[in-house]
Amino acid sequence: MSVYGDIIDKLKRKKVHMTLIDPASQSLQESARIAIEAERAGTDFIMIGGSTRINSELMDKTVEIIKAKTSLKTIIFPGSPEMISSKADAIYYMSLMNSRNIEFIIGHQVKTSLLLRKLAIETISMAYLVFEPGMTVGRVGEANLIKRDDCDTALLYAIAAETFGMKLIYLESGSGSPTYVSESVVKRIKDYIRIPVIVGGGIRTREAAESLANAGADIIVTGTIVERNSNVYEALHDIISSI
Ligand code: 1GP
Repeated sequence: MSVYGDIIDKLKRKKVHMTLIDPASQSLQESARIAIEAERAGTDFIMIGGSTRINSELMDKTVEIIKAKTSLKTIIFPGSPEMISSKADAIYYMSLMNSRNIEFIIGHQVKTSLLLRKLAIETISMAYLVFEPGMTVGRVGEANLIKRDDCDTALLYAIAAETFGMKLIYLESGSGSPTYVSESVVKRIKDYIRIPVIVGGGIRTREAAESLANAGADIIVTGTIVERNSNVYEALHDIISSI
């Protein structure tokens, strides 16, 4: 089954949790350890990416070690056009829709389109929307940040994304954000669109994950919590069991 098919299949039964691993944040062995603990805690997929300082060699090695040590499917979450690995199960073919820089909306995607086709890696089209405070991705991605509770603007982007045929929409506050996208934004979007909604950035407690899931978030992503916590299993199990 394709990775996207697997996501949709799981969503028929439950909410989905994805663990984000940034290969630039720790050693390969540590990335593998996080993935092992995340699988034990019940995460559904591993997203690999995040920062822009990663080349394809490090991507390959990270995907390889995670696939050797777990049975989880890996999805590349590219921060730059260099972050492509044919060893991953899929890659988000994503557009930072609220960027001011055309490179993040369509430029990088055009440059890598032929390569991705040749590698025959599964591509999952995804609309990426960055909300305040945006953190590093808001700055580097030159985003016109959407206010965390601006339901009207978020809804217009979400409908545009679905109309374009995007398969997923990702509401991002930025990795390590002190806040996360408001529940009212998630609710409003879910009233209008059918594609799965991913929420990430700043989710560190079971209460946050639970209230976003109750608001309608289909997929919850956590990254920072696994990097800052010595007990990855406990930190993730608490969040995953709440959704
Ligand atoms: C970042 O949404 C992800 O792209 C995860 O955010 O690191 O804050 O969990 P955190």
